[in-house]
Amino acid sequence: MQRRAFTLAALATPFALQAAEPVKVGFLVKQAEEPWFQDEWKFAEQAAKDKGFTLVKIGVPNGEKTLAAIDNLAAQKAVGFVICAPDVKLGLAINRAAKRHKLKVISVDDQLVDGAGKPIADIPHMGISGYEIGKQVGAGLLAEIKARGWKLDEVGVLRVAYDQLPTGRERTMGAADALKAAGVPAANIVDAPQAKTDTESAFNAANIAFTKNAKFKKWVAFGLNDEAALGAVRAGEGRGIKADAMLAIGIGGSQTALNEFTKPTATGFFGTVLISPKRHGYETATMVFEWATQGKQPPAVTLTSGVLMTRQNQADIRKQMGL
Ligand code: FCA
Repeated sequence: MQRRAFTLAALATPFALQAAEPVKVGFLVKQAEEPWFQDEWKFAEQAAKDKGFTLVKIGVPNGEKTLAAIDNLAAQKAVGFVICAPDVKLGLAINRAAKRHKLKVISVDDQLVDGAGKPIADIPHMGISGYEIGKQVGAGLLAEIKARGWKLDEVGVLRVAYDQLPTGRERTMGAADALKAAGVPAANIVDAPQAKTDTESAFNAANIAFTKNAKFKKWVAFGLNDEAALGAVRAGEGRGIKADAMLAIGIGGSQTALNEFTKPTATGFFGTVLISPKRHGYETATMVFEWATQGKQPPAVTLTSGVLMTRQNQADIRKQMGL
């Protein structure tokens, strides 16, 4: 009996040392420079601090860097990772790499798909309710169109489009559908396809669309995120479509939107549907950690909601959302 106790005590030291080695969880994002992703990282860091793991943040702007980052995480003995991939069609390759290295993987924001475009069932996902949030954008635009006394048939509707990303398409289709349902003629909806999901690409796309549709003197604009809406606003300003003739609502609510709201005079960037980088960052990182260390299986899909935020109510709304 005594002898056994002695053995256990002797063993306790190396075990304790092992336990002190921090668990590592990766957080890979497609556009590290975008404020939304900075916020996600910030809240994932918060989770790491609260739960006691180490967060490894890696920007993955393309497929090659994505697969290299997964190998890198495995070499560092991480237990898993959260990912918003640069292309959702990398889904199968990402899943294979994760399985090969025995890493848990959860997607955030952009749901990974297989070769046929079907969501990959064994990768849990947290994203926004794209179509519903798009409809909120549409409702916000309609309310302000009314407040400004604009006629529904005189406004051009700029849909900055990134349709290769399913959530991008759902968001902007939700907005377009809400406008059509209220009586905006379908013919007034102008698609402006962007090459990437940043402000510059949206700016370029919007410029082309404005040139081709000069007959509209008043515009509403939206896209999959704040950067898309902002690109449209900046392109409009360059062509004399100023705040009194432009009404844009984004999706996000991070620094890109806040910068617009804190300018001394209002721009055409009227509002944004604030979504939660806190939930997306904190909860996904926690899920990977608890899945890998406690066997707690995350829900297959978690969809989060949003709330319309404008220059007027931004401080209150952000406080309510814990931001
Ligand atoms: C996508 C967009 C981001 C952000 C996120 C929630 O990944 O590209 O800008 O809106 O969804």
